[in-house]
Amino acid sequence: MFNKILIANRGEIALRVIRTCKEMGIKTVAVYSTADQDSLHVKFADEAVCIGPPAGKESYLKIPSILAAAEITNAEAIHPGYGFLAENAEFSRICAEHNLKFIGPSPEMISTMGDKATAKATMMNNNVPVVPGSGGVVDSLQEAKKIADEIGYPLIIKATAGGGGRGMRVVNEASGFEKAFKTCRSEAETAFNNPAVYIEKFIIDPRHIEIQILGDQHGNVIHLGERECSLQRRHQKILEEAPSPVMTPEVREKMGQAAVNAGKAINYEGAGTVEFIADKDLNFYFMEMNTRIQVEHPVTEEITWCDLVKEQIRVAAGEKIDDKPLKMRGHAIECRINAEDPAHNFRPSAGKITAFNIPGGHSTRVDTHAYSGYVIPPHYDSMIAKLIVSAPTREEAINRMRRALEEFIIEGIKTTIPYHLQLMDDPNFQSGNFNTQYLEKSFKFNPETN
Ligand code: MV4
Repeated sequence: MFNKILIANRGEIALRVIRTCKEMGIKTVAVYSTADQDSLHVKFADEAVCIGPPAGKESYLKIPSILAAAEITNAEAIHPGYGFLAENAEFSRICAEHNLKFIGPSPEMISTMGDKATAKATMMNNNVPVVPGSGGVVDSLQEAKKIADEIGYPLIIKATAGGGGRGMRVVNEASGFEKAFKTCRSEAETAFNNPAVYIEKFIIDPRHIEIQILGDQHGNVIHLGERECSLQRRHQKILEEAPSPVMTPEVREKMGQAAVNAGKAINYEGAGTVEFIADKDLNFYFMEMNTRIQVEHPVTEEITWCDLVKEQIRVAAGEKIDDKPLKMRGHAIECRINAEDPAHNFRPSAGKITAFNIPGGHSTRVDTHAYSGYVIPPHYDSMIAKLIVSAPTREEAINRMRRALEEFIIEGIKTTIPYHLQLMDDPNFQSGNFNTQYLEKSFKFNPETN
């Protein structure tokens, strides 16, 4: 097992990784930008190294500075968290070259899944259902038009270098195809330096359901059930839960097996997530695979009792994953608490937190790097806390979440707490009647009632 791990990240996830390292008896090194010197991840690590000014590009994304911090502290492994360098194949490769264990998959696995058309082709070849479409990238307009007519409308054009909702265009009828195809390619060229796109039939109003997997260096891959992630705005998840309120044992078995096939196909190592979209009848299709620990991993932890960060570290050290069947118990919900004003189109609300009361009580977990007096820097993501509750049933979890949200007092800045409180009382949320379009198209936040 490792003696010392450097955490190449900030905020709640850096603290989350530090906590598990402590429980495993592993020493920790935090890295931080000058904007983060008062963050809890810096206070709770055994050592901390300042790696640069506030801008991500000059600190948390600056590979030479992170390698230097690992070298001077004698760290043996690097945990990348999520975002920043977590899915950077180059960083995974450079770590290996410097004899530092990257806690995550190999550069090849990251690249394969990072190129969305290649990822999709890999899945097609390994018994994972995919959306009918071009079956690869399409370069010429003439060829694209032919494929579009075969698929029919609506269809979606996606940049192979995109993902997470970036670089996509929905086309509703043939008359709009040529312009959309050209625009999508040129935007992809600008954004990703890669104009290649592929085409799929557009699945209307799908749910987003993802499967957590774990793979080890010995060829074992297991899944830990699904997370329901349909409640999003602008491709940002707002609330996640496990299990999905619409899942059946039969579909879970099929989707789980598909995700395990996906992991085995690439000899996957570490924690990964296989993202599917599902239609009303729970027909499901592979979308993307994320080769990192995700923001919403705690809901899986709460119902499986598996510490996913501990498993990441164990498999990175060459240990085997426990392959005895997992038991899932109860229901968990996570609300992302962002420093944003839901009454004003979720505009960012940075500044000093003047009061911060963290909820507690039965089965109530808060992952946060913030505290009373903490100043939220404007340079990074607006998520300042995750509130996770669990309970025997979904209904009890909703009631517990409402209670915990009411206890969560944050003053000095605006947060998404009032939005979540209204969601807890929403009949469609309560009955599980929602899809990926629900929050933006149907749910109306009323600031007056909060
Ligand atoms: C789709 C889709 C419908 N049909 N693909 C969005 C993020 C990325 N992971 C995949 N995404 C989607 N891919 C097909 N073939 C619907 C989504 C989608 C979406 C699309 C437009 C606007 C909002 C969306 C929210 C969630 C999912």
